[in-house]
Amino acid sequence: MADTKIEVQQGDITKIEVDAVVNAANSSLLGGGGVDGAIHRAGGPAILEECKQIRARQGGCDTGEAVITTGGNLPAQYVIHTVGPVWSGGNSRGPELLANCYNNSLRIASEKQLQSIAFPNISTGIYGYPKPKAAQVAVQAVKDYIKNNVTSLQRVIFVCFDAENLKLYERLLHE
Ligand code: AR6
Repeated sequence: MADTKIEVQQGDITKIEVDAVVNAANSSLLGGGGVDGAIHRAGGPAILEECKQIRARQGGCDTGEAVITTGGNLPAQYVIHTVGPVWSGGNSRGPELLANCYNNSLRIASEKQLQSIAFPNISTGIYGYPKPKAAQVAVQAVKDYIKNNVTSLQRVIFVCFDAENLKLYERLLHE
């Protein structure tokens, strides 16, 4: 069983060399702004093509769920697309749905026997989830997953785009 390490980095997730990067997608799986736009731009049309096939099969992706495609031209072999919750002032299902994004992505990576995965700060951009609350859910979800599941993953990397998220994750991971 892997002794999984949790890491934090600041940067652009499209440049990270890991087995899978996670995309903060929307339920259409057809792309958008933020990290979703960056991943499709850098990864090229093969990613969208597979997303369209998944859409044809299962009609998109619900909030908290995840699907996997090729990484196209990215350094990562795969992209795991997950759909975070839209912040709506602290409704009770927000944390559960956000935790599901992390759990389902880790589960898919483990099923594929992957060794490394990189997450963006899901929901904290266009979807408006407060960064401190999202960071707490993300770190707890990953810690719980590693504790409670057998996984091939050796590295889980939180890739923070902005300094505020970087600080939050560093603090939470060093507690
Ligand atoms: N690398 C890493 N993180 C990034 C990058 C990047 N290249 N670009 C942005 N971020 P967002 P959401 C950070 O808005 O809130 C899209 O239109 C960003 O600073 O990308 O889950 C989708 O199609 C923020 O911390 O995703 C959906 O419609 C984090 O990534 C909607 O946005 C997430 O911000 C999803 O909104």
